[in-house]
Amino acid sequence: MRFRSIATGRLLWWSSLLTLLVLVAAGCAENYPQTTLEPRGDFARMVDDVFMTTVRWAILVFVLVEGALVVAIIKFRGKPDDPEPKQIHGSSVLEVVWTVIPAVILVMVAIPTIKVIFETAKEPANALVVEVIGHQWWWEFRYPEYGITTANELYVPVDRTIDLRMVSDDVIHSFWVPQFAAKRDVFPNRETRMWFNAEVTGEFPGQCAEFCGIQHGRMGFRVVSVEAADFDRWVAGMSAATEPVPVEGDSVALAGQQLFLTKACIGCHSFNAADPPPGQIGPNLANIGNRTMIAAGMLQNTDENMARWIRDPQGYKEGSLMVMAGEITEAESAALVAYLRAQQVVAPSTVAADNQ
Ligand code: HEC
Ligand SMILES: [Cu+2]
Repeated sequence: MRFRSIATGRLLWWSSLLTLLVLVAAGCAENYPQTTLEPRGDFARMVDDVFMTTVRWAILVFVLVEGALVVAIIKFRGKPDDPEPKQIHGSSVLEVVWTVIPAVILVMVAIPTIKVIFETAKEPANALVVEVIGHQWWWEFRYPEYGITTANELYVPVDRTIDLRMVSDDVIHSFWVPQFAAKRDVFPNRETRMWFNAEVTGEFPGQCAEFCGIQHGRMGFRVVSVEAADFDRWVAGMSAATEPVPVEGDSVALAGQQLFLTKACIGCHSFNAADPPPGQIGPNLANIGNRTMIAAGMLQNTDENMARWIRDPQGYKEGSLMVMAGEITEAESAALVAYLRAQQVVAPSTVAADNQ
């Protein structure tokens, strides 16, 4: 019996130590961008400030309470023949003190919390409106001001407030960019809003934060924050993208162009960012040749990954609506990749990697 309790104690000790080490290691990890603790936008910074205020109060309470406890244990430790200590049960003074102090602390936390709730709920002025549409399991972004539609990469100009108007095409999703904003649910039957202002340039990961089906974990996206001039370039390129980029002279890409029609890709995808045909099931593919990621922010946009994705989307993302009617051979996928790679309407982004 005794032996077992020592073993349990040791186990507890070691597992606590291990947990602590894992937490410390996770905290030290470099390139850990999916964190709310390093805000890079004003919205996220306000939320982080409330969090840090709460943490500071919690630390103060912890130190005072545990300190008093330790002092009491050491200073008032009972010895075998001590008389019975003074009984203080029912002391009104103590009861009032330990009710009032926590109440005051809660008020100190509530004031900044409520302030931030109201500030973040304000409708921003002079903002760039972006319509966000959640799909199982990818994100569509529309810029009504410019008439542009794109997918999985939310381009924003740095230091300009982005006003997000969000709806879902199917189930409930949740839009989350940890470093710029907060989480907000995206519903099929009503619009939700959120805004943020990216304070630095760079590429920042976002993620669906509401369980929305089996591939919910693979419903990511990127926010690409660029200088105003780069953003204008992007807008110009995308607004002009009404037709696929021609691939004359490249026989492999030409074969891909043909396959894009015969393999029914065209039924679900378009390269027209300016005026896409309505009701398309798949993401708009304008500028796909230059995007950083494919498969909703999950796979690096390399030729190899693209070919793998085209040949077997279900193998990577089972349940995805990219259901192929027939098989695609390696040669066919290589041709399709060549065609897709040529679909570049904006020069590769010159994003300064502030956060990478
Ligand atoms: C039945 C509709 C459908 C067909 C047919 C289809 N796709 Fe897709 N495609 C989708 C959907 C839906 C997605 C998004 C999948 C996801 O990420 O969950 C997608 C995603 C993609 C992506 C990644 C885009 C991104 O931004 O992440 C590429 C590239 C792509 N498809 C190429 C093709 C090619 C090439 C073909 C033809 C060989 C094809 N698709 C046929 C529906 C379709
Ligand atoms: Cu989702």
